Amino acid sequence: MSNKRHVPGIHPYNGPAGGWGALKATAIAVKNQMDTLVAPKALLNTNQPDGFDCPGCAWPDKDHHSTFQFCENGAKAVTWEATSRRVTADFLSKTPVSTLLTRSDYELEGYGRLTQPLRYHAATDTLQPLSWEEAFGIIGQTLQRLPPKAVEFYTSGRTSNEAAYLYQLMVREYGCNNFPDCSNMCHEATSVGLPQSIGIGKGTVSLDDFDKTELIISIGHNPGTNHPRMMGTLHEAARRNVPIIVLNPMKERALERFADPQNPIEMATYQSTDIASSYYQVKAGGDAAALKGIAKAVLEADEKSQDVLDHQFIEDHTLGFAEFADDLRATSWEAIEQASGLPRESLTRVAEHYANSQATIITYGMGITQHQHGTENVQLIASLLLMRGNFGKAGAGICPLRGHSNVQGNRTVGISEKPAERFLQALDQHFGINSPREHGHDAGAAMEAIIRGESKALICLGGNFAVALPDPERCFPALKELELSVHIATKLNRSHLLIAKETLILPCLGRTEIDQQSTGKQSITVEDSMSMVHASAGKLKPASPSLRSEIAIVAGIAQATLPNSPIDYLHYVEDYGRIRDAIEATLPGFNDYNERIQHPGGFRMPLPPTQRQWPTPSGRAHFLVYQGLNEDDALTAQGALRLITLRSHDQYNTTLYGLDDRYRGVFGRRDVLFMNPDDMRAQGLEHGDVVDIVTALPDSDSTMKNITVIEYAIARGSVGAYYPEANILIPLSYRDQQSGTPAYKSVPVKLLSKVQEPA
Ligand SMILES: Nc1nc2c(c(=O)[nH]1)N[C@H]1C(S)=C(S)[C@@H](COP(=O)(O)OP(=O)(O)OC[C@H]3O[C@@H](n4cnc5c(=O)[nH]c(N)nc54)[C@H](O)[C@@H]3O)O[C@H]1N2
Ligand SMILES: Nc1nc2c(c(=O)[nH]1)N[C@H]1C(S)=C(S)[C@@H](COP(=O)(O)OP(=O)(O)OC[C@H]3O[C@@H](n4cnc5c(=O)[nH]c(N)nc54)[C@H](O)[C@@H]3O)O[C@H]1N2
Ligand SMILES: [Mo]
Repeated sequence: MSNKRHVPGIHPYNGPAGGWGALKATAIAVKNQMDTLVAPKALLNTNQPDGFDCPGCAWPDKDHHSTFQFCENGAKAVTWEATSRRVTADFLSKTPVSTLLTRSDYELEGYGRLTQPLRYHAATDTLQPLSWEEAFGIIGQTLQRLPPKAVEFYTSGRTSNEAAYLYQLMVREYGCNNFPDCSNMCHEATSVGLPQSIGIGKGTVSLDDFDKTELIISIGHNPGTNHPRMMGTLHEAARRNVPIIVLNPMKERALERFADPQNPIEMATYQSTDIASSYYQVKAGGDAAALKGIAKAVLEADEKSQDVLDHQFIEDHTLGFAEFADDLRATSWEAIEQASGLPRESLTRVAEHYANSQATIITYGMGITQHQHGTENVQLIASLLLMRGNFGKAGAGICPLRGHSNVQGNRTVGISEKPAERFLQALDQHFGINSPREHGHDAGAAMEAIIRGESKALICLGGNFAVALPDPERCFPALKELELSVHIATKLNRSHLLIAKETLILPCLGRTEIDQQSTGKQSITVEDSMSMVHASAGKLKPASPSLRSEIAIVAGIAQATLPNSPIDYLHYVEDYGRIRDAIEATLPGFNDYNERIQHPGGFRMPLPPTQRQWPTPSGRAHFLVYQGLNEDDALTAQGALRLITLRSHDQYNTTLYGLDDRYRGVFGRRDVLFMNPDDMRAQGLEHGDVVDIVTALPDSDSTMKNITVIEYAIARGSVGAYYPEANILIPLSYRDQQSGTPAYKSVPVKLLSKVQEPA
């Protein structure tokens, strides 16, 4: 890497993650976005017992009443919502939609908070204010005219339990189960895969388990950026000498070393703590092979000594072990090494650590789920844990890192295109409605139905549906053909600007803001990654007096759409405790809901596997066989690279807080491709060369132009680029076969060099 050419905006970052750099970045975020008088109030109320839940991530808080836990990216999420900038009617009247569409995603949200309900006017090509009643009237009339199955109801996972529940109730009374959801692009592989393995589609560990664990295996997630409060937990474990084994194609600084801003000595002495005890750079898409390799080594060790597997647990609690073991024996080390990119010795070393640990936690994120075989990846993690009885004992279990701060809660309270019959019966009985039984659309199926012209309207409760999904070249034009497009949102984004025949934008309160209804100030509830349900109450003055809560907006739409409903939706808006009572009456696990959220930290949803109870049809946990090792071996053999599309440090999904990715050494730009130096040499490329990236799939040749390749510590054969820009390279049909999760993390691509070869 010597004599490397200078590339603007690319400088290696040599410090640890966290530390003073994180404090400085927080100060800048606050200064850029917020009134300095409001900022302390906002930040000091984050994750406090009577404050609001951080909208940044779904990692739990210890007891939820600790002192203020510093977190750079949590602070960015809070200041971004509590910004003092506003989108005004005056600005919109002077800025046609065609002009707004030329702005970047960063600029669009950067205009600040939406302040009034808006409707698109074709004559002037502008968004103009209208009253809430007019907006609800238009939506109600259109929905009454359309067949319910032709309407898609999207949810993004920031929505509260209460808003999500009222929304699903309205949609089911209206007559469909079309619930595309951000979770379909995220942890659907977990929601579909884990119930088959252990009977429930959620993680099984608590923070206490991290205090007691003897080994953490961290696969395919980047907590320094995306789950920053998890860094405190990993830091503590590392300082107790708990081995932390990382499997990730990219070197991520926070997984290498971290200075905890909560630790005064580390801060004062500029020291940091090594996080990973071993770091294995698995190939993108090579996790199934790596996991099978570890499991095979465990099996081989047990065949010698008979004491590595938990034979009693396997016998008492599981089915399918013999078939699983046969498949491992039939899989050659050579194939495993080839598909994972990791040598047998490394995988055997992981197996040795695993065999020596009496309590192991495996954590994972999008690097596992967003693949064509994401569901099988998740199931292999569960099977590996089952081999040594790592469920239902202290310090052990599976830990999927959820995305949005309430995505798990949304699913619990009924956002599902394939609802359980039990739940529909409870709804019908409690509310006197007839819920439809026919399954509806998930996110991918919803977009396909829109593209085919079968779905005619889209209602979005938050999010940036079109930009988050793959394949904008097909999705964007299709959305413009809709009869109605409605967005309940805090900030302007590109999905709002894909103008349909009728387009409405409805501005809502964020989680940081006071929600005043006729019976008083309201709180909402959320469920974190560890199934803890707790209350959240905003503390700041709303960004505009015209904002309504998501719950009030859903109720307004319901009332206008279902005038003869037996349900008095507005009654629920007066007091959100009434929605919680209805949740309690129709869903298991919410007994004494209103009472139990009074306790700091709230309560935990039932997790039978933590008691070694398996709610599968057989009543046992299942070892599941996946005979494959990798996706598209044939394409990789033809020289395609695998593209990972990922988040920068200054990003929240499609929201960009800034243009830096500090820990990966990228500043002020996003048009880069992370590449292994050996792969660059093999392709005749140099650090700083410009290429076009082309999708190497049989039915797609999308191109992303003018991307600068930069040397990075990434596995050979894998390259990385930022989401959402790189979504252009991913066909909508390129999804996990079982769960429908888009395979955002292993897209076969080729590079077309733009440098002239010397003659
Ligand atoms: N600040 C911030 N916080 C967030 C978000 C955000 O955008 N910004 N998003 C939220 C949401 S919705 C989600 S889902 C989570 C996402 O959190 P993560 O799961 O951390 O998501 P990504 O940034 O996509 O990163 C995935 C990691 O997986 C690795 N990886 C990629 N491909 C593979 C592979 O094939 N195998 C393995 N083993 N690893 C791989 C990448 O190198 C990267 O380190 O974070 C949530 N929190
Ligand atoms: N290539 C690629 N694509 C991906 C991914 C990837 O890793 N790679 N990750 C996928 C994942 S994991 C996810 S979860 C999806 C994310 O998909 P989404 O959840 O749809 O997207 P976000 O970017 O989180 O949505 C941002 C918008 O939400 C609105 N918003 C913010 N706060 C609130 C609120 O409190 N209430 C309401 N009503 N609206 C609010 C704002 O208007 C903002 O513009 O993207 C997916 N797409
Ligand atoms: Mo996500």
